Amino acid sequence: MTRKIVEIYKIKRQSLMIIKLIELVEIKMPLVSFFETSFGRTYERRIILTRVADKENNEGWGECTAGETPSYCEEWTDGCWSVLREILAPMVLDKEIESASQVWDLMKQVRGNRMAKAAIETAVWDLEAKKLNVPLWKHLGGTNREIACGVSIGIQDSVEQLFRKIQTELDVGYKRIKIKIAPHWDFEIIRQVREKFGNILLMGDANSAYSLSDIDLFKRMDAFCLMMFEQPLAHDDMLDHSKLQREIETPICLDESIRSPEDARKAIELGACKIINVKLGRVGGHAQTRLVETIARENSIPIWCGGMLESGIGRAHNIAMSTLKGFTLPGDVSASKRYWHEDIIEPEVLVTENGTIIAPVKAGIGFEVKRERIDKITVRKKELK
Ligand code: OSB
Ligand code: MG
Repeated sequence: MTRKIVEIYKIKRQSLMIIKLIELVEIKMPLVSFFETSFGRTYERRIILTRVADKENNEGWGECTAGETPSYCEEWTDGCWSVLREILAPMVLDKEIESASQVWDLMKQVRGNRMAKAAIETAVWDLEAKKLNVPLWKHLGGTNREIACGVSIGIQDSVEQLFRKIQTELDVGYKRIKIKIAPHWDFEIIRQVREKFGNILLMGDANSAYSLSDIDLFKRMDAFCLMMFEQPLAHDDMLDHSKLQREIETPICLDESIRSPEDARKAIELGACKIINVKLGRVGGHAQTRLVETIARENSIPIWCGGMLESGIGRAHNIAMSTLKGFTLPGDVSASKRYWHEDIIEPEVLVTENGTIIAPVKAGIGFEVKRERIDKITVRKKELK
């Protein structure tokens, strides 16, 4: 009996992960074309990548999805750099970890900072899946190997430019078009898009540009039969969204407001949304995403994978999470070439002519990380041991 316990104990110890190194690498990459939302225009991304390694030199990669400025949410590249370096990395380094699903708990004394936490947590998931020699999407429990893709098209300088972009994406085969909306770029634009493109799957993302005083505008926009309005009201609101949802037919989808499984439960209970956009960074990583997915699925709330203009590494993680059963609507995860002249993974993310991405067969995130390419565009790096 005792011997058996000792044996089990040994096996358990052998499978423990101990992270010996966390490397932070900030890269700078210009976007193929600018991306404009109601909170501003981005020409170039500054992205923090995370590389974790154990003592056997298994490695995993993650990406911090924070923007360059605290405009989408309060996290931003420079803030994440210091919280990763000074606070979060020391909480994970040298700790005995039984599975990647526990990494979140190691950092639980820290409030918020979910994108920074996810940068480490998702890298450990990649490492664990590589160690087990399974694709990350399978390791997460994913079932839909072929995922449906949509595109997110920013605010343009003219309607003609918007028309051209939409036509290009429809020609490629994308299944759903999301356009960004804002008070100078809403009713009349959507009307013209509907007139030109007819019955396509179309939705609008406001990134919090409106308030309840705009309720009549939203009622009028019901006429366009959009799939959903994404985050029309304040970034941290649920109550006003529930009031708006009661007044309009078009489903509301929450993005910014859902930062945790608990937020998802409360939003559903309040009737603040009928659909949820899940972003890996915004909810704090793969373990939290799985909890949000379960809550949504049990309440018959469709979810889809949002994007944060990720490099190939973040994109690969998004592909893996999109294979979970509850992700039933086309997401914002699309081909590398829509964003980058040259991505940092190989192969780059490709989309089939049916507007889908096929999850990879290789272990972990399933793409090779092009370290030489990363080194060329690195602006700073730091190894933490
Ligand atoms: O609200 O979904 C959003 C990009 C940056 C910040 C917020 C959002 C977005 C997108 C782009 O819509 C999604 C993508 O193509 O990566
Ligand atoms: Mg959004």
